[in-house]
Amino acid sequence: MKRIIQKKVCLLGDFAVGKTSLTRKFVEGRFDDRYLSTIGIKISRKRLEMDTYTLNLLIWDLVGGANFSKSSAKHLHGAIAALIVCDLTRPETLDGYKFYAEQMRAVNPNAALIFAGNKSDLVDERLISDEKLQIISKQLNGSYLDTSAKTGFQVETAFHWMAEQIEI
Ligand code: G3D
Ligand code: MG
Repeated sequence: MKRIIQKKVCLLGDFAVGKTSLTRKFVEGRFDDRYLSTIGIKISRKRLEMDTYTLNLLIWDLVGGANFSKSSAKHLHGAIAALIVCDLTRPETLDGYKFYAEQMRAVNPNAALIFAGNKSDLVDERLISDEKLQIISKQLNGSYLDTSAKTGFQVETAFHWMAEQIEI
């Protein structure tokens, strides 16, 4: 019997960047075009079969933007990694990378940070260059990838990068 390990990860980023959509795509395999704005916190669970153990990934989808407060920061406790998301069509959401990286590091200094530029399917509306995203992510000591919750592009990869942060 494989061991079962349970770990917590967080989704962070400003309002409407796609945190809930990415989580749903990964956990339920579907994208929902209905309005999904998160009120409070949603915790989803996904079971991943790794080589030598089974991983129960607890995915905390937190409210971002102006509603992210000191009380939200305490919900980061114990997370091994965070997926910090911006919306490639809204340059102002990129400010969130630094803000949420600092929030996460203040609570979990050793947690891994994965930065995602979401909505990569909206090619004609994209306003943030790949180069800029790579530079900022590197400065903040994290990895970067483009994602689309709509097409599913690199959604598995983003969550697997977090899951792989586990040391056992
Ligand atoms: P949040 O949880 O970060 O607040 P949501 O963001 O997941 O609620 O997504 C906000 C809006 O962006 C939703 O649209 C959702 O459908 C859309 N969205 C999320 N990810 C993508 C993506 O990868 N591509 C595209 N094209 N849209 C995406 P509405 O219209 O409901 O506000
Ligand atoms: Mg949400």
